[in-house]
Amino acid sequence: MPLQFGDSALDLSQPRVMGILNTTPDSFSDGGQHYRNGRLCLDLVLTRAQQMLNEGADIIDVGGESTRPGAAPVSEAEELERVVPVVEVLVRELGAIVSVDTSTPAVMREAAVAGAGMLNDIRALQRDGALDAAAATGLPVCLMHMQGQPTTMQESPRYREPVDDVKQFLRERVSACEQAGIARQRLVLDPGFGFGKNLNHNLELLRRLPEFAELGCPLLVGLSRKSMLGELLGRDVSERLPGSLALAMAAAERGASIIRVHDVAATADVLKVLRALKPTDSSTTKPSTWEQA
Ligand code: 9MG
Repeated sequence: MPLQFGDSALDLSQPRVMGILNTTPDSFSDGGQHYRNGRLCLDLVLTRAQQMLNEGADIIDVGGESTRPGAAPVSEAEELERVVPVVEVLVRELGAIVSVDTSTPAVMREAAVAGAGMLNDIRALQRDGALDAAAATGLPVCLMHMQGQPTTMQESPRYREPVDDVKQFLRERVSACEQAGIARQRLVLDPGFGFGKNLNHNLELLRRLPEFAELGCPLLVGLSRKSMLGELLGRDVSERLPGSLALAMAAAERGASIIRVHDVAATADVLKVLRALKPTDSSTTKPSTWEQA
């Protein structure tokens, strides 16, 4: 089923790449990249977004709030200032499908007016007014699971059973969205890797990702450069590309439709290889060589 972005539709029968574009001075992994003399620079933003589109990104995810543990909270005015001009310029200059990573109702509304194609909320529209704001935009929305708040979420995450608990949370948020007038066809779901989860929780969620298909919505995953790779491999953020690609491949093979990444070119190559390996009509109808022998 394609996901409708205003007038255009994105076919999700093959996994798609969402490129991360942070407009924060302090985000995990790439914060401050688009600042010059202490100010957000739209030329740097445009250059980076164009590069990601050339490398195979289907969606650009713009975020104005850092969610790394310990990050300073951002005011609504500051978030608007970081996000809205970026959405405008990416849509106007590049015709990109822009997703906006926000939990703030005013940012949802203003970003939609500026031409955003999708909302990505790590708080699954739980902030006051977020359900109504998202409903009013008419945009597709990604609902992500997070246990706790970004500042403290990694202190001691606990689950009765991680897959069942995360699925139950997402089921309830889908139902809240439907009651608020957001049709299920507009929803994308995300288990929220690294958001209030330890390494075992993350691995179990990824291992059992196919079970999330029963919720009836496409799945988005964000695993790129995350601390689970630091823990698993003992690697610094700058050394996590091979691990990130392995996780992207595992997620795509387990049914993820959208993969949110920093390293677009390498991830697009992985997905291309996986596509080439997909069974074709002829390979499923023709006897294979060992059957003919
Ligand atoms: C904003 N953000 C950071 N990590 C993320 C993830 O894993 N999923 C989604 N949907 N958004 C994320």
